Amino acid sequence: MSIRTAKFVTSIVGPDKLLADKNFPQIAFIGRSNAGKSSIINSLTNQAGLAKTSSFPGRTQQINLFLINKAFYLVDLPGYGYAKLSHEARAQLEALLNWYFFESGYEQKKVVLIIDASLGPTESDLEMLHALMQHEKNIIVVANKIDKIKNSHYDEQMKKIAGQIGDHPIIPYSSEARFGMNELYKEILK
Ligand SMILES: Nc1nc2c(ncn2[C@@H]2O[C@H](COP(=O)(O)OP(=O)(O)OP(=O)(O)O)[C@@H](O)[C@H]2O)c(=O)[nH]1
Ligand SMILES: [Mg+2]
Repeated sequence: MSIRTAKFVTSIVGPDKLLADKNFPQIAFIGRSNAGKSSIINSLTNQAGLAKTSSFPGRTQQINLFLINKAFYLVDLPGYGYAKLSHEARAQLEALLNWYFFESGYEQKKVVLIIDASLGPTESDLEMLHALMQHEKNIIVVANKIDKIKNSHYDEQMKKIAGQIGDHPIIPYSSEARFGMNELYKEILK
């Protein structure tokens, strides 16, 4: 049970026959801009540079498909909540997310909601969580960047996050320290 091959396939901004093909399940990565969605795809596949990352929020602007083991897709998406983009650019990215998750009719086997564990879920994270719940998505929450939490504060912070997230699996993760990949992969395959 491991990732043997990972390959970038295409970038998408609207309906596409690859997304309509139910033989290839989709695992979608969503979260605030800069939360680490693309970094998590790279650490999970053990391929630095597979998904483009940046310290500058707003890096990912399209729906990027990565084919794993010739069997399923990891779907890298733009982030939400990046205040510095123009109003128009932000609205466009949010419309793309809304369309993909709630209007397109495409199925996601799992939706992986990435939060910054050192900050905890923001208002916009909780809004996204509730929208996904309303649409009965299978949600996994990844608490990324745990390397930024002080050891002495860790248990308290994770407990607080669990209280806010409710009844979904929460995977502590650090793409930087390479922690949590096996747990996440197991949860994705369930
Ligand atoms: N300390 C720390 N930094 C991380 C971790 N994961 C990602 N980062 C950093 O966070 C920044 C954003 O990472 P990305 O993976 O590009 O984030 P994204 O969510 O894909 O961002 P957008 O594409 O802009 O929505 C980069 O500077 C990463 O190096 C982590 O586990 N720990
Ligand atoms: Mg990205």
